Amino acid sequence: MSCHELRRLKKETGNLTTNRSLKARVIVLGIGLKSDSFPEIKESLAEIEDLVVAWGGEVVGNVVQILLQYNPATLAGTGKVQEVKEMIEESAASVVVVDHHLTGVQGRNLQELLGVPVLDRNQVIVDIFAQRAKTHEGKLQVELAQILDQLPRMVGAWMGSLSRQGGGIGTRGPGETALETDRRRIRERVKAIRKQLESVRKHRQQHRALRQRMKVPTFALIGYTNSGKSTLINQLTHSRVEVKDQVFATLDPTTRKVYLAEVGDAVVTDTVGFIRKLPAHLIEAFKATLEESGEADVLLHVIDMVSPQMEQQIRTVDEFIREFGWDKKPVIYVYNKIDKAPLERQFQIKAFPRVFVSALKGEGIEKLRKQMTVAAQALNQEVELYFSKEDEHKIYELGRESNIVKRECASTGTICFASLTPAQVSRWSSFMVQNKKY
Ligand SMILES: Nc1nc2c(ncn2[C@@H]2O[C@H](COP(=O)(O)OP(=O)(O)OP(=O)(O)O)[C@@H](O)[C@H]2O)c(=O)[nH]1
Ligand SMILES: [Mg+2]
Repeated sequence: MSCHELRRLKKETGNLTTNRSLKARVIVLGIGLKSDSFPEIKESLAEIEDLVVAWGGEVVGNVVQILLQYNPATLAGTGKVQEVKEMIEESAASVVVVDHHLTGVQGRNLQELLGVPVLDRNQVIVDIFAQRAKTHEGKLQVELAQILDQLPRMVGAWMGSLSRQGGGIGTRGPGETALETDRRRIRERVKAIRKQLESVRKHRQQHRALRQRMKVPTFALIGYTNSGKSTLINQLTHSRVEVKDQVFATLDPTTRKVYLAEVGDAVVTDTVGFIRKLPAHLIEAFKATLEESGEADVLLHVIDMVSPQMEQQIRTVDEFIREFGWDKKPVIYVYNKIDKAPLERQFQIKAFPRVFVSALKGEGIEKLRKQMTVAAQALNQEVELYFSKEDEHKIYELGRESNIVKRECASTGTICFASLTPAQVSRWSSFMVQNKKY
């Protein structure tokens, strides 16, 4: 598939999705191996159907194939491809979406055999991101993900067409030269985007460094897409982050202040949601966004209790937490949407520490604040402070804002052991024993 063809395909499928009155009629193909879990293949298929709707399509048929091994040429078996072709004719479908990654060659072959555009799961997700991206940064990240996703596909498809034309290793045909030109242009664009994103990253890092200097406890709302993260940040911080009943409504992170009694100011960040099999290129492209959560002191894992796939969604998010190396951070499990979830569900839950809320109605928010306070206080450190005779009046001030655990009189002054928040540690650092020579 040449760049030109790719652009044409994008334009065609783009038109289908942007023109709401002309929805793409989609057949979804679920595919897996005998060794995979069948319920998971079915769940994933149900999810890709939702994704197709979020993308702007209409699912007019679905079909599943379980194989011993994938067909390198078409992923699915020949018989199944024929069956899909008949379905396309019967239902007048205009697009096929495969719930799996397709190589360039597989995409091209399937397209030729079926006579309609064929997209894989990654393309649908990246395309939804493209539709949602509004800010400059969001758009850049999506463009990077799109290029990274298309490049190997393009090369693979091109190589496939070259080998069919009799070209092969060692033959330098005109197509190959064009491919190299395209690749060079693409590499230059990737470099330019990366440079711009790097400056966004630096800017964010400076903001975070400032917060760290002020030692404000930071919380990151993370969770499966559509679990209610943005609704929750709005409840907690009286903000107006956009909330929508759709996947990936949020792409850009938002950080807001929240006041916690006994702790003081803290900040909460809302960010992009997760989904199973999130394309690796999206993760790479959204590095700057994900870093925002990665640097938080505490994670608030928001869970949609209404989703029939709740357990799977929790597992997916937990896997991301491990993959990103955030598993040493304290996590509060926030079970959301209690206003709509059957009560029995609450009794089945074992995760800890947990809190049940309705971000929409405001139920349980006070309990969540308490859990956040406990988590923020757990960030406290017990420190040793020394006050000389002339500074002893400050001990009263220290006692008012923190818990003095022990007090000892020394010949030249007083030593206090106190439990301090990170902010207090920074404020009282000049009295801390390791900072003081006496
Ligand atoms: N019934 C009910 N619906 C909720 C609750 N919290 C959120 N919702 C709904 O769930 C949908 C998704 O909410 P968002 O806050 O946009 O979810 P999100 O996790 O930010 O989603 P993305 O940004 O798309 O990942 C919206 O329709 C909300 O109104 C809740 O407590 N109860
Ligand atoms: Mg959101």
